[in-house]
Amino acid sequence: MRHLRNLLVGLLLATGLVTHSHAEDGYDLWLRSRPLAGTALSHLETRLATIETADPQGLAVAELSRGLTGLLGRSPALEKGGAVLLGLADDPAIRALKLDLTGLGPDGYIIRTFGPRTIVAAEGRNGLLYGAFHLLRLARTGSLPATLDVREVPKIDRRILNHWDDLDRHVERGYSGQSIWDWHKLPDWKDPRYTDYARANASIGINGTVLNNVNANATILTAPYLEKVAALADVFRPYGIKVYLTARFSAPKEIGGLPTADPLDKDVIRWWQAKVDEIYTRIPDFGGFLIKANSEGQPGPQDYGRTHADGANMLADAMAPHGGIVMWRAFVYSHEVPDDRAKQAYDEFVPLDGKFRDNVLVQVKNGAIDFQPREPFHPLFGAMPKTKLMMEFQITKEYLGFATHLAYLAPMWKEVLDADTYRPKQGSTVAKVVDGSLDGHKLSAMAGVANIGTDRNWAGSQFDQANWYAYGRLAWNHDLTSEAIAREWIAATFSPDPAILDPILSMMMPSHQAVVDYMTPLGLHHLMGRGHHYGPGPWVEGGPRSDWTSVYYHRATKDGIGFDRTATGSDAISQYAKPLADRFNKVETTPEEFLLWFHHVRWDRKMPSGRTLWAELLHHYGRGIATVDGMITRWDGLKGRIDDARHAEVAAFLAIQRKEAQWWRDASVAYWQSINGLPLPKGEAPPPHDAAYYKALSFPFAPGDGK
Ligand code: BDP
Repeated sequence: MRHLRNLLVGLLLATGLVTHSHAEDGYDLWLRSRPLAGTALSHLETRLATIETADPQGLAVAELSRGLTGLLGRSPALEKGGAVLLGLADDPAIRALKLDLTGLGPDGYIIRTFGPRTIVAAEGRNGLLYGAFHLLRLARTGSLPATLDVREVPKIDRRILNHWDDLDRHVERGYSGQSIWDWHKLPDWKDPRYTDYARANASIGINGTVLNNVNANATILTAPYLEKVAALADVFRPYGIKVYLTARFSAPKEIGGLPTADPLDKDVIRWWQAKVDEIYTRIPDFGGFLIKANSEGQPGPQDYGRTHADGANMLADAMAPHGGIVMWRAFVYSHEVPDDRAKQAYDEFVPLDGKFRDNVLVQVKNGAIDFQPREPFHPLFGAMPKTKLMMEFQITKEYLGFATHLAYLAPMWKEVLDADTYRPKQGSTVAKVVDGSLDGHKLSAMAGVANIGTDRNWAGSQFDQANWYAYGRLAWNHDLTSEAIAREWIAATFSPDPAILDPILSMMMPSHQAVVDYMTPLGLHHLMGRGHHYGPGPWVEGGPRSDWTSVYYHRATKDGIGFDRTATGSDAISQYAKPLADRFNKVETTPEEFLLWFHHVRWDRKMPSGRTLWAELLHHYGRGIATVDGMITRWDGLKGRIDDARHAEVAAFLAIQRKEAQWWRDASVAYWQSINGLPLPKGEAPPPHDAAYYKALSFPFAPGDGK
């Protein structure tokens, strides 16, 4: 019976009628390899079915074989003169080809067609592995061209994930289950998932991971935990991934028994040196520290009257002999400072430009507030030319609908990377600041707050995998377009068939704007529920800090709405270069998507569309919801063409998104009306409840809350 079934499946596979043989749940990510059939299979049979390598035990060939096995339905043969030649610069077979491999560095590679053969060559092992994954991507996505002439060198050196994972496996702002780090069973039990994690990351060029939350627990720096960290580092090392840790600034007090953590205190300095030495004894290629200091209640150098530079440099000096780095976050603001929160990081850090050691990078969030659905780029980019600034993006969707809303984030990240800082002159994009090319910095880095957890689909939803993927691809090459990345991801994750790929692409591309439209249109920001950040909360006021309320940001009155950050208001716009500041200073020249970020505008102001601001807001809410409707229709149309389990999960999540988009619109409209008393524009449906109803809803167990 089983034999008969296998025979049947085999026949169907051969005819291309079946492309998968077991239920899919998304665990395979974009590394999914399903047997090809027909011409796609024969194409691969001639191009990639045999491999020559001088290092048959190497990881690059192992990964290439593994991926190809899935596609070919059998293992490719390793043989001299094979169709693929995979090798390092000093392999005789590669040397004989006299390829120009200079400047590839540790991560770069080339892929080139030589007659009937495909050559993958690199200077270093990491480069070779990345090259193997590149070739596989082409094979898997049905885009292997007749001739290849690829030369890839990453634009950013350190392409890092930041896990906001606690030692008890809670993930701050995590919506995909628990932390994948099973600290209790480490170091003895190394979950095979750690290897799959490393493979997935290496396949998109990620080469570093910060294992623990920025709101750190000093226990991670104790000997038993360092042993666990070392075990993870051992798993990741072959994949070119370094581990980093968030270090709690007060650790010398908490686990070192010292009375102070003053960065200029001799005992403190000695304690950190010894701690860093200990780490390197266990993990010789340890990447370095990430630090959140004097931010949201975390300890830091200012507790002792010292500066951020004092703190960062003390740790950097301990790291320097070992080649480690310090990533010091610029996410600082204080409710005790009366000034606009958006201005505070700039005011704090710009005077420190030039004061940081060479192995310090200042890690700056994409915008000046906090990963809002849309923010103008952070004015620190371009304002600290003597300092290495690294980008921090948030992959997890804390402010964009958690795991259930489909929001493809590459367009948002590209918007920031492509933004022109005009410092010192036009064309000085944020991307050029971050990759170091603008100011000639040798070391560059990017961080993405991970969305990874124990869910089978890793990221909380099938489509959130695309954000992990896109982050890695953009950190490697920020010139890639969001659409090109989406195409790759869809082809690998679902299918390269245009009948499947095109509808999915048309769901993803407008999805970020849709979320902005139904949550925080026209430059509104920070309107989410208190604490857990789930759902709308424009009414949030009072509590411990005014800069954690919504009313602080929207400033809605009977007459108008928005935060005046012009010269007549908080003057945050003066932190941008003059051409931008001039543009942002006037309502007429401010891009509409940032209007209420920079201006307090009358409800009845006429917008370029001819609508009043009030009507325009409603129009945006409606547009966002309509986009979700369109996504649902497209996805419904794919039923039967996508494996059932993944299709059903996405369909259910889209229904949640639709419901919550409506909730955002209705709750926001009801609340704005309770303030402006305006009637609804013609054709707009009244919210089914009043503002008090929405305000009373409570979600005590919403996931991901900070502790
Ligand atoms: C905010 C999060 C908070 C983080 C903080 C940070 O709500 O949980 O600790 O950012 O980045 O977005 O430090």
